[in-house]
Amino acid sequence: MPAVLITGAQWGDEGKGRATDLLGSRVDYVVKFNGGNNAGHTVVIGDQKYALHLLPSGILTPGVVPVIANGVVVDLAVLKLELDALKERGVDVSKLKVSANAHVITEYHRTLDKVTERFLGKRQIGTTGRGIGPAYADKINRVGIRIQDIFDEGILRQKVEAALEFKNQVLVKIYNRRAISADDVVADLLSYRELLEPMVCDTGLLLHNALADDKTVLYEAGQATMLDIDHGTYPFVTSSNATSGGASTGSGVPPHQIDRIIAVIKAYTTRVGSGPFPTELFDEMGEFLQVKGGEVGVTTGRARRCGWYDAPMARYAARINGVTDFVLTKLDVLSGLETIPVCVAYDVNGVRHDEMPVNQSDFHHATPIYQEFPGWAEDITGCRTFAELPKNAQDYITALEAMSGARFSAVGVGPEREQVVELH
Ligand code: 2SA
Ligand code: GDP
Ligand code: MG
Repeated sequence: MPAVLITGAQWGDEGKGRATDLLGSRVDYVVKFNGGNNAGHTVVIGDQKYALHLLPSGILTPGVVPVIANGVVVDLAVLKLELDALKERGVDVSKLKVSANAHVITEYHRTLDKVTERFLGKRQIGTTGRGIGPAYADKINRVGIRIQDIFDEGILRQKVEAALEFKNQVLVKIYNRRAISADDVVADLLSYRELLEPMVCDTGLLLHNALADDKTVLYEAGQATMLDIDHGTYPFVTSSNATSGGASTGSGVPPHQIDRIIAVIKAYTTRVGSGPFPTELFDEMGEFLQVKGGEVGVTTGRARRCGWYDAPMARYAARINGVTDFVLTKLDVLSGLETIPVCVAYDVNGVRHDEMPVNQSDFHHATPIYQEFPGWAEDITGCRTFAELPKNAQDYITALEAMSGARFSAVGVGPEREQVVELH
């Protein structure tokens, strides 16, 4: 398996960090190619729990080279904090590489993210407030600051001043906030020079050489398919491409060099932030999933909205990403339910849709058409083979696989490293 990609099939928090960790010992490089510290990946190793935001989960596996590629937006204060915290826990972080072309998140991006959300009021996106959207907006608007600029003070100053010229007018005149000083931003960015120096390189070339050398590369998406800027529930999305295509532009590796595409999918669905969610539950069943599944955001601590498995969404994710395998997670959370509804299609104003509706407003008003599956009472957290699972759990997996558009290669039956049933 020379190059493997892991992304989420739903709205994030499917357990990508955990799936990455499962493959970890078999890979040489783990690449983050989109997003920034809006991500929250939880990895449980023995009695140790790690919550990673900016750094790729692969950093926890000894010997792996973690890479922050060009498609990522980097908050340098968070980079330093996460590295220091891991070092303190004895994790070797010395192999980390960061792309010279990655953009940085500065104080003005964080401020703009927060004030814009407040300004939007009821129409807010429900961002993580980490400055992600404003940093990507600057990148597209060609007024962004790249990691390499930090090594040329003159250029850095020019770029920061240019970026702030308009933003300070907006901050002062529209949002009634104080102007941000270019000198302070420049000084702050320059203070990370020493930290960055040994890490910064042409990560595209690094990966090209690694692949030529038959090394195994794992691409780890932040967020997920339905939060993708192009393919998600726009505008209730993040500002980057979390789908498999993003790995190519976000890391400088051509698409045909990605061999296996794994989408992680929960046995039910969750979402944080605003936006449509057809199978969302507003009753005690939703609360059951939220509490039993521990559905709380890793980055912001927000309670996640919960609902049933959505098969048209799974098929959409399979198609958009070119999924070769799904990893189904959190099946153990469903233990104890009498019946488990699965959305097999949507009803929009009396018309059945087997695929995602073309128009976003139809998706907003879609009513799920459910098929009910019998549940199981047994605790499945100790199961390690398909045969050990209760018959109804086996049938649930087989039915989901048949309607999701790609094979299921593994099923998570608990958060711990070994709590997994491998299927193929
Ligand atoms: P942003 O901050 O601009 O990327 O927010 C835009 C939308 O993307 C959603 N989003 C996420 N959804 C699920 N998980 C995410 N990461 C954290 C986690 C979330 C947390 O893994 O637990 O801690 O709250 C994540 N990051 C961004 C966000 O909710 C907006 O809908
Ligand atoms: P990510 O953003 O996709 O990496 O996912 P998060 O880490 O935000 O959220 C997934 C949560 O589910 C974490 O707390 C994991 O420890 C947990 N988890 C992953 N797989 C399983 C599973 O099979 N069963 C249970 N009970 N928890 C799981
Ligand atoms: Mg997460």
